This record gives sequence, C-alpha cells and structure tokens, in this order.
Amino acid sequence: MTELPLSQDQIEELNAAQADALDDDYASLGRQLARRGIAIKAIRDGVAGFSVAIPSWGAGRGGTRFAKFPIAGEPTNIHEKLADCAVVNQLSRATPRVSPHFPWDKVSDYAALREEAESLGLGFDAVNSNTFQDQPGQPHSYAAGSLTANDVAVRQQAIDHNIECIEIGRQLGARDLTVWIGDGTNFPGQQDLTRSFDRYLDSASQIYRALPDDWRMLIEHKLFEPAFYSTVISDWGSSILAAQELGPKAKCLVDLGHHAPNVNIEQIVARLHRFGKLGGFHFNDSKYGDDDLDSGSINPHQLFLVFNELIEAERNNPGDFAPAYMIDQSHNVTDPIESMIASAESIVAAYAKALLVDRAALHLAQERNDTMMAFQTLRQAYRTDVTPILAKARAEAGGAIDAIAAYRASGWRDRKAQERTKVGLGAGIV
Ligand code: LRH
Ligand code: MN
Ligand code: MN
Repeated sequence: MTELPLSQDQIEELNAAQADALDDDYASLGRQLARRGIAIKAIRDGVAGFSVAIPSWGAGRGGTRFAKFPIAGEPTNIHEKLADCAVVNQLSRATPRVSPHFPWDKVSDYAALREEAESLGLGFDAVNSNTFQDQPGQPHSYAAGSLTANDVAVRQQAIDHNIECIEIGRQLGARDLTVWIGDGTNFPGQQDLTRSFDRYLDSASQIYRALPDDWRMLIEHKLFEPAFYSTVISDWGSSILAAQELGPKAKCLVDLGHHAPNVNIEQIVARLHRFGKLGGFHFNDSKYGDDDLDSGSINPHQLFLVFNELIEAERNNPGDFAPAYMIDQSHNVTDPIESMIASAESIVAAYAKALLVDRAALHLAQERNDTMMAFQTLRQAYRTDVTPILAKARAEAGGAIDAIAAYRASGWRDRKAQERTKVGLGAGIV
C-alpha cells in the first residue's frame, strides 16, 4: 500500500483556496493558445506524461569542496532521503523515480529498499557508480585513477564495483548504469593521453559485458574537476567515441554543467541523437563551471533550447526515444526539497514551452532561409507563461498548485529536525 508522507487533505485544502484563480488563468491561456491553433489540453497531457528523476544525493545539503552547512532535519541515510524524495514527488507529481548512488546508498537488503520506495510511490532510475572517492577499508586507492589507472588491481576493483552496481540496480528495478569517473591529470606529461583512454576502453568493455540485454551504460563526460589539466572522458567527443567502441547499449549522458563555457549544448544533443547515442541528462544550471545550481536558475533559455532539440529528436524517432532525465544538483543555501521542487518545475516548464513550438512554421522558415521567422517561432513559444498548465497538471494528479507554499505549510522539515540524527560539519561532495 502506498503511504505518502504529507497529508493529502491539507494539499487539497490549499488547492481549493487557489482553484478559482487557477481556472481563470488556465482559461485565459487556453484562449490565447487556441488563437495560435494549439489545444491547451494536448500540452497539459504532454506535461502530465513527463517526468524527471531526482538524485538521492540531492536530498542532502551537498555543500562545496570547501564546506558543508547542514540544516536541521537533513536526511542522513537512503531511507530518509527516499522520504524527502517522496515529499518532492507528492507535491510536484513530476519526480516519481530516484537515481541512487553507490556506495553512498548502500544497504543490506535491496529488495526491501525497493519495496520501501514503492510504498512511498517511488521507483528507481539510473544507478550511479562511484570510483571517484576512496571508501573506508577499500583495498586499493583511486588516487591515481580508477577505470584508467596504471595498476591493474585498481582497475579491477573499479570494474568490480560497477558490476556490483548493475547487480544492485537489477534488484532495484533500474535499467541504466551511469558511469562518471574523475580520472585525469593535473600536470602535462603526468600520463600518456592515448594510453589512459585505451585503458578506459578496456575497463569499460568489461563492465559493458556484464550489462543485461535491456540495460544501458550511460557514459558521463566532464571537462575538468577533480583533474585540472586533462580528464580522460572530458567531452562529448571522447564520450561518443567510447560509446561507439563499446556497442549499442553504451550511450552518452549530458550533464549541463560539464562543458566548456559557451559551448552550444543543444547542438551536442542534436549530434548525439543523430548517431543514436543520446542516453540521458543531468539537469542543473551553471554560471562558471560544474556549479550544480538549481535547474533554470541561471539560463532558462538554454534549458528551453535543449528541450526544443529533444522534442525534434523525439518526433524523428517516435517510439524509440527514451533518454534518462535526471536532476543532478548540489544545494548549499536552500532546503533541498524546495530546490528540487523548483527545479522540477523549471524543467517541466522548459519541456512544455518546447511543446508549444509551431514545428511546421519553424521548418518552413528554415526551408525558406527566413531567419527572423524561424527565431520568432521559438521566441513565441519561449515567451509563453506555461505556469497554469503545470499547476493544473499537478493538481489533477494530486499534487499542489503552489508546491513550495504547500511544503512550507506541511511543517515537514521542522518535524524531521526533531526526529532525525543531526548531520556534522564537513566538506561536501564533488
Ligand atoms: C560529477 C557528477 C556525477 C556524479 C555526481 C555526484 O560532477 O556530475 O554525475 O555522479 O556529480
Ligand atoms: Mn552529473
Ligand atoms: Mn557534476
């Protein structure tokens, strides 16, 4: 039986107070869209069918490399993280899956963990491996690399960990393994750039061979950090080369914060899709580097343009387009539940706006080299305030019209501050 964490009656009560205003806004937007030949119901149905996974690690205050400032009531284990993720989903109705990270989320009984998640209305999404940190008691250190280390015993340990993650994922009902490694160098000459990539391919192919037939291996690239001179899987070029070398189950995962400044990420999406290698996304926002800021907080237009390409891609391959969409953020100054609610809303809004693009007009303008009309077609969709569509879809699914207000009214964090173990100070995660 599903037992959601918040009082559904309280959510309904709050919604009731806002329902008339929402109906009014929704009707007005419906008339506006009808004049553009768009049925608002079709967009609302699209929104209702869209979801994004949330990261188990996003439920805690991540901090930075320098410090972590915990908040009272922060989750300290996967069970508490799942409960917080269930709050996000109950209110937003857009985040029904959690992406776990191992060994951070290690437990002794994964069948029980899956049941626990199901009882909260959640499932599991891509499993993330971690060979970028040493764990207490681990026989070999990753200080000189993991899947690309010179030392064969280190590589084997990293391979075995990834294979163990697949096994855990099977028990949790996941079907993707996301592999991000921090391997690289801080000095020119430190490593042979070609041989380290060869070692990656060799190790990754052993993980690939352990993948069940219906699984994908999502290769996540990142330009720099923790390596500051060269990173082995630094960009989408290295990622797609590895994915092509490994085989059809290997795909590329795009984390929005993992690129050089000003890189055209939407174009990367189009390229990866064209060659059947677009596997997934880590949504977040960034101003300088891998900032892991809340999705849509810095560059919502880029988010829209990414979704515009995703929808083009989906229309080109109906039925065979299922990238894994996930949030990957670190919350340093906000309540993570509020950040994840706000981010999910930004992501769904970008998706809804991309659905509004008049594709026929766009393609015609492109055909005619009518640059301004092509641009205006995107502009018109981007400028539309889709908030009433999102709120309606949420409320219809049992979520909250104003999800952050409902979260605050629930008193969840204060209650957890009484019940949960206090988190100590310390450094954050990467
Ligand atoms: C690396 C990364 C990767 C990790 C997560 C914690 O920067 O984006 O996805 O698994 O952060
Ligand atoms: Mn990531
Ligand atoms: Mn990152």
